[in-house]
Amino acid sequence: MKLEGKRVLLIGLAKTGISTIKFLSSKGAKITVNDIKSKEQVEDILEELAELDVEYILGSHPDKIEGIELVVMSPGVPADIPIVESLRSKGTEVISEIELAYRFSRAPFVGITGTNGKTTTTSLVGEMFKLSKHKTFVVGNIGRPAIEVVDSADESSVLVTELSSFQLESIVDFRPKVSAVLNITPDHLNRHKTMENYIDAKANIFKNQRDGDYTVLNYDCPETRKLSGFCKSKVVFFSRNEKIDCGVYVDSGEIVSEIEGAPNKLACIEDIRIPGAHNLENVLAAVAVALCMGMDESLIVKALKNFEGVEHRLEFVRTVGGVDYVNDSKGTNPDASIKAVEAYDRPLVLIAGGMDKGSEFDEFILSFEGKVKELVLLGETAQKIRKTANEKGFNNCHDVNNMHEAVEKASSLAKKGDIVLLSPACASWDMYPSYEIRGMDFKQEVGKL
Ligand code: UMA
Repeated sequence: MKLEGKRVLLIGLAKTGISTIKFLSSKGAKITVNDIKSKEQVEDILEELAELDVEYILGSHPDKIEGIELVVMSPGVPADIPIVESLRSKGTEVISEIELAYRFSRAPFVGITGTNGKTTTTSLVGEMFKLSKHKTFVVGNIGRPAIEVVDSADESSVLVTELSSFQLESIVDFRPKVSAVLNITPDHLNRHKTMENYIDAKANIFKNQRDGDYTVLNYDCPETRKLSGFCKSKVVFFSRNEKIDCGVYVDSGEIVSEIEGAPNKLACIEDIRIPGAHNLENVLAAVAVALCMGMDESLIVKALKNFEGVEHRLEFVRTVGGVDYVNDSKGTNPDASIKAVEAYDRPLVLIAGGMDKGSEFDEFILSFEGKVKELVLLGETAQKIRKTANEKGFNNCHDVNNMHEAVEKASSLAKKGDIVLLSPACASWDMYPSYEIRGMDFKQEVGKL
């Protein structure tokens, strides 16, 4: 793909946008950038990019731009906004930043998607690769745009990539060597509108895979298992519950791989240091991905035994007065927070609520099963969650206005031996720029106790 002299429109001027502009500029593209934010709101970014020759259209999405030959989308910008639809209808190619990175990458991609567990699995696969001879880049939705590292990666490197449905929506040729779909439950329906569209976006991860590629799928998740019928690559399953013919599974407390040849015991599930059944699934998926990439078993086992999880995902913060504080700010949808609640067998004081993505909270409340004693609610969804809780007969709800009040309230309600868990079941964007900043705020407030 030739970018020199090409008129490229980049939409979204944040993390992805900045890295993409730098990349496009280094390749000699003529760049136009568009963002709904005003000039004042992106002042720091404009300063960072001051040296580069870029035309900016800020404050809104225009109805029309002439002469554009390629559109590159930041993941957070919906691919059906009018200006994009209009350019697409005129035959202009529209791609995601991941697609752009793929087209210029000499290194193979490992792509990991799913509603939940992506960050943990991607990090663990990254740790496995870091023990090998491969120069490893852990990128994508996890926080570092793939385009940022493309020129530094060579044929012997590997790009271990966490992929969201947003990033997968606008791919064209993207073809990872190994892809994985961890699970699919409702999320981001405000953007994708229907479950079908959401699943289609996720399934894009393997649409270009062929012979010689691998797709790792969760056998225990019906929506995910069904996808095997659409794969042209070799399907490798993972399962917590059943022995499977081709995959990685648990048998009598041991992790067994049976991909090619006879069953092979790799490690005991007691060796896993991250809590919860969902994390066992993440480990099985990571093992399957690494085996498909031909990694040495001893390195896989070493990495999984050392792995302590990722920040903001069931992250132990500290113990105060016999109460453990756990930061699960990455619990950005009901299913993720259900998994968090299920991971503990002690009484919980739960802090939840955030931006309204159109999720329903019935299953979330039902998962409390007497374990969640008190529910502290904040953000846009507080009343929606309270209403569902009351309908389900759970009445110990407490409204607060911010994280400071949430932590104070939770600590006043918790008794020795309890856990105060921040697992919002919602995105952070009503109150914070990201779930990371929400998690930091929680940890800071816990630090003050
Ligand atoms: N914008 C518009 N028009 C719109 C919407 C947004 O112009 O209609 C602009 C905003 O004003 C803003 C920019 O787009 O200036 C934001 O772009 P972005 O949302 O793509 O943000 P980035 O900082 O580039 O971060 C993105 C991912 N964000 C999203 O998908 C929302 C990050 O995932 C990712 O880490 C990063 O690229 C690097 O690859 C975060 C995330 O929340 C963690 N992901 C969602 C999730 O995990 O649930 C999918």
